[in-house]
Amino acid sequence: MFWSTTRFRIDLSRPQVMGIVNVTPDSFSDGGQHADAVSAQAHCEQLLAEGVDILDIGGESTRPGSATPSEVQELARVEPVLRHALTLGVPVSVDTSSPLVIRKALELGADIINDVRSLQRPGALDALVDSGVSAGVCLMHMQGEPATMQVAPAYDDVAGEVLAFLAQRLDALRARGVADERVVLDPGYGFGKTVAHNLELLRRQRELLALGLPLLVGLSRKSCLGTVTGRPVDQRLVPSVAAALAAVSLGARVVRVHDVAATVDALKVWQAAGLDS
Ligand code: 9MG
Repeated sequence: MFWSTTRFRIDLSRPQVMGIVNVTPDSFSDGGQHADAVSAQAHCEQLLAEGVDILDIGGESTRPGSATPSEVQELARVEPVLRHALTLGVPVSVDTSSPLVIRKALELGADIINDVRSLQRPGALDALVDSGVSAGVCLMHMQGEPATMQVAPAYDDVAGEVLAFLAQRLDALRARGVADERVVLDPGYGFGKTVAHNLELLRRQRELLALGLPLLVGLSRKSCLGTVTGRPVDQRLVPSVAAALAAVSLGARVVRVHDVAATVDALKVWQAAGLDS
């Protein structure tokens, strides 16, 4: 199984580690440590040295309760880091919902658009399609919007509803000529979901493979891991690595993480043991 992106055909027979590069002043998980371009660029290089497979650069914090920056503000954060990351020889993803950022990122040569809103913002899907670039895409499920999504998330059947949403978004992309091999799907852990919803979704994650596309999963440092372990966000390395392994063993082919070195090591052991999903 491969993920077809702008410059790379990513081989998913080995689980891939996507490293998070937040260029935001208010990220929940790293406290805005890489908010300026120079330290974010250095962070890209650090993740590369740790064995990252894909870099994911984002200029909007999507933590619960966060405000959305203007598109111009978001682009100003992302662009210098993206330009640098594109010289490093690995696939580069841009985490954005903004049509302006999508358009500019694809113009600059970004390999993947990772959109927590699944290209539903007016103009987002047009920006992808009109670019003429065969970039990879990650479609993620979210109930609500970051500002309010954790107020009262509700489902009758969390896995069934996530699957139905992803199927509907996949159809929307197919209708615009986006080939399936460009698309991966993401259950959106922590996005409009209680801890119980997240844990049920993880247990039932294999149900999301029904659409025949690879799964990308992000659980790194998320608050559900804090609830399970009682650990604050700066002490969630072990829970995050355990969650990444659980996700891979339940069918994920890409894990989106902060702690690249530890996750790469864990996956090496997992693979050496001959475990595969
Ligand atoms: C940007 N972002 C934050 N969490 C995420 C997750 O779980 N998946 C994806 N695709 N993006 C995320």
